[in-house]
This record gives sequence, C-alpha cells and structure tokens, in this order.
Amino acid sequence: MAESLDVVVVGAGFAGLYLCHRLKASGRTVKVLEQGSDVGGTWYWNRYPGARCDAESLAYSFSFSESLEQEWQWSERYAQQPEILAYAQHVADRFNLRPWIDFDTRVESASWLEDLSVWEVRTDTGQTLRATFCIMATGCLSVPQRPSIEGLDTFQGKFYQASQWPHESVNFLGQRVGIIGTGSSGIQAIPVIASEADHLTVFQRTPNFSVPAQNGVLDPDWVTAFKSHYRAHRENHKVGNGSGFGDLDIKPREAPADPILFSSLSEAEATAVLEQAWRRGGARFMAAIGDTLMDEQANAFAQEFVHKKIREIVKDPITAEALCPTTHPIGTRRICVDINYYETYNADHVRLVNLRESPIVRITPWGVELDSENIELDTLVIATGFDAMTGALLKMQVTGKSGLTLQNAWMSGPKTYLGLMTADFPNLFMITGPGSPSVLSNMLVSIEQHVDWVLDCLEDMAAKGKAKIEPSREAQETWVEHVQAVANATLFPKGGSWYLGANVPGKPRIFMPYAAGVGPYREVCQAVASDHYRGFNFE
Ligand code: N01
Repeated sequence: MAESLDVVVVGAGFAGLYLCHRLKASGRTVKVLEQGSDVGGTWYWNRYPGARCDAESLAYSFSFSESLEQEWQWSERYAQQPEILAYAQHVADRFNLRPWIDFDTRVESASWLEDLSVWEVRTDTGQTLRATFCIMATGCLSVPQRPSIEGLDTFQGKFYQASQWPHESVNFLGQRVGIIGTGSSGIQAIPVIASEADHLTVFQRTPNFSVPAQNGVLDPDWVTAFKSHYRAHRENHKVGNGSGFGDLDIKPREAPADPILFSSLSEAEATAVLEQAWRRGGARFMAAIGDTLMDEQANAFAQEFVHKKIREIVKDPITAEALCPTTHPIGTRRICVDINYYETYNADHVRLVNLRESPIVRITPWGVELDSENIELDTLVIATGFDAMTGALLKMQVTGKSGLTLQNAWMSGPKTYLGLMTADFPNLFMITGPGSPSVLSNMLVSIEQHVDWVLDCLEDMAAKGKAKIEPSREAQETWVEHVQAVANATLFPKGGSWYLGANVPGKPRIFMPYAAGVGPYREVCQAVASDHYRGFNFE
C-alpha cells in the first residue's frame, strides 16, 4: 500500500532541508528522500582533501532564521567541508527535520498518475509513496562524471573520485599520487595532496583561471560587527544584477554600486582595480570590472592580468605557460578560488603534465601511460566534474503526462519555465533548476528564493481550491528563448563549460543557468506570481 502525502521532496541538501522546514511548518504531510546516510547533499559527498566553499561562509548560509544566523559561528572566511556539513546537521537538528527524512533511500522513479492527479515515487528500498506534489531538490552538481579513459578500471593502486570521497581519512604519506582534473575540485585538492605525498603528478588537459581565496580565520569582533547588520546584508544579497554574495564591508551598502566599466578606465586604473580585487581574494574578482563577462576587451585584459600573476608565481616558465588558460574567456568556466594552487608547482616533488602535449593513452595497472612515457603511481585521484544541472533529474525515471519521460521532453536540452517547472509534468517543482540563476549565484540565496516562491504558490493554490499547476508550453518556450538570449549577450557561451553541458559526451549544448543575476530574476518570479501566476495553467 503506497503511503499518501501532500509533498515528496527528493534530496536533503540545503534545498531539501529548507523545504522540509517550510512544508512542516505549513502543516502539510511531507517526506524527504535522501540517498546519502545524512543531510548535506553536495557537502555530504564532496569530502576530498581541501574541499571548502568558494563563497564566503557569512553569505553562504541560511537567512531564514535570524537566531540561527546569529548563533552559528563560522571559523574561517571560506568554511571547510566538515564545517559546512556540521552546519547542515545543526540545521536538521535545530529545526527537528530528521524525523521527516528517509536516509539511504534513492529515488528510482517518479510517475504522474493522471487519473489520481498524484505523483507516485518509488525508491531502491522498495518504498512507494504517493503525493500531490513532488519537489526535486536534487542539486546541480550531484552526479559525478567519470571520464572515458581506457583502462581506468584496471588501475591496481588506490583510486579515489573527488566527489565520492571515502568517509575514512585518506593518507598520502610516502606515495606517488596522480590527479586528473584541474577544475575547482582539483585546484582545491592539489595543494593539500602535495603537502602529504612523496610525489604528485597533475594531469592537466585544460588550465582554469584561479584567484587566491585570501582565506583566513574570522575575527570574532569583525563577525559581531558584520552580524549586527546581517538583515541588511541579506537584503543586499537578493538584489542587483550580481550573484547574491553581497560585499564584505561591515556596513551594508545602501544601494547597489554602479558597475565599473572597462571603457571608463585607463590601463593603469584597470590594473589597479584588478590588483585590489586579487589582494581581496575570491570570486568577486570577476565583478571588479563590471563588464568582464560582457566585453571581450575587458575580458582579455583580465585574462592577461591573471597570466602575469601565474608567471610571477610559478618559477618554471614551461609550467607557468602550461598553467595559463588560453582556450576560454575568464569566468566563462567557473572561476576557481584557491589556496596556494599556483605556488604548489614550485615544489620539487610536484609535476604538471600537459595533456595537450602528451595525451593519456590509457591507465595501466601501475599508473598512467602517456604517448611519451609511463608514469607509475601508488594512488590515482580523479576530479573530473559532474553531469551538471540535469544529471540528477534525468538519472531518475521521471514520467509526466501521457507517459512522456523527462529524458524525452529534454532530449534537445532542458526546457523549463523559470527553472521551476516543466510543461507536461504537473505539480513537479525543481529547486534551482535549469533556466534559473542556480550555479551562477549564491546557492543559498537562490534556494531560499525558490522554496519561498513554491510555498507561496502552494498556499495560493490551496486558498483558491486549485489542485494542479503546470506551465504553458508558450510561457516555457518564451522563457527558454529568453534564457538563451541573455546568455548570448554575454561571453559565457564561449566557455565550452559544464554550464553548457560541454563536459558530457552527447549532452545537448544549451546554456543552462539564467545569467541575468539574482535581482532581476527574483523580480520576474514575483511579477509572475502577482499576475495570477502568469504562464501557469491551473486545474
Ligand atoms: O569539475 P570541472 P569540478 N582527461 O568540470 C578534467 C563546483 N565546485 O568538480 O576542462 C583529462 O570544473 C577537465 O578537463 P577539461 C563548482 O561550481 C565548487 O572541479 O574537460 N581531464 C577539468 O579540468 C565547479 O565549477 C567547489 O579539459 C579530464 C576537470 O576534469 C563544479 O563544482 C569545489 C577528463 C573537471 O573540472 C565542478 O568542479 C568544487 C579526461 N578524460 C566544485 N575529463 C567550491 O565551492 C575531465 N577532465 C569550492
């Protein structure tokens, strides 16, 4: 007999936790299904050495509870994975969410039963649940992408994938370690692995731009002063064309700052602006000159600035040149934020192998065979990314009206209205889905905005006696076109990144996140709701 609920939530990461909290408080029956053994989502799985958030702790945290934000103390400017996981666990305990979560439970399918107007959700534990609404809180980067390198399974040494790191501590002492992948995960892991291993070989196919985190322990007095303005900071995170990270000044700004445009700066001024951003650290570097992601000249200038930094830091000129990204505009692939990444290559026991010059032929039981030499390894780490944004949704068998599967509906790329719903899949919501700012934003800001919007929508439906919601195809088509038009006005499509699905063979090349910024997006969502949920059909 299937359990009957108002809402089934898939995933107990930050989105699932906040959904659970809001749904529980609204008096609805809810169950959260989570494949991990604990809460935390991405912070539960990504335990690789050096894993930490590339957004500042004080911004990358929930804003829905003033007492929570005041009482929780972050230790560093950028929190490490264990601390973020502890925070997620604290939220689950503090708001008593665990009784509503089934752990170690993977959703295998979700099917819309037309006659009953309910979602039927089946899990690998044999559960069948029926619910009026199904909300996917499955995360944007939750399905690891394993590279198709010949012989990968034949390696006889120790093997780790960054995003599926074991829970036991891993020791690299006395070992010859190799790592494939130099995205955010690899760039965080490399300095930490290098500090332990006897020898580290980094196999790099495409260099990425990385800026120093300038991480540090947070000064409690500074935090107290910052937190005395927390509400105003949180409001600032929600507005403007940016990504929802706000700023780090104690006193919140009163109005969004006008962006500094490249054309308004002399070369010396532009260098000074970037130098200051470099010293301040973090991904805000990309916003220092406001049109870096719009204007090719501005972008080329920022690229050259970082190239010079790399050449200054890395002593071996051949390694420095190999580390300089030249194949994509800066920021069109997610900018990395590092601690001593480039410096690590100055250590004698660290070697960069440029796969553009010496490609991997195969992995052997003993190491990596390049077309120029064999490199023997005791341990191989892969940090090769994710099937981003659509991976988790398409991995489940999601079937909407008339037997239409999500795989078929999204065959030529994800189609959503506002990144919240998709036509032919009634009562199925996505949190930070494709077509919303999601990965281009502070995820906590976007998660809260989506969850609040969905809860408001459910309240409105209940008040008006409506049982079914679904976007119209026209509204969806218009939104999909708009998302592409916004992306095409930027340099993002030139990045060849996972934002476009370019890292997964056969995946349609569609720019998936909405690039207009969190403020304008929030305004659109609010306007749609105020206008009787324009673009949605109800029954
Ligand atoms: O993955 P990636 P990631 N042979 O896709 C390489 C978030 N995140 O896990 O570019 C050799 O960026 C691939 O090379 P190439 C963040 O949003 C956040 O590092 O395809 N190399 C690339 O170098 C981030 O953007 C945080 O040529 C192969 C790497 O693997 C996103 O997650 C921390 C290969 C994959 O880089 C993904 O980051 C970590 C092959 N066959 C992640 N296949 C923080 O908050 C792939 N590669 C800090």
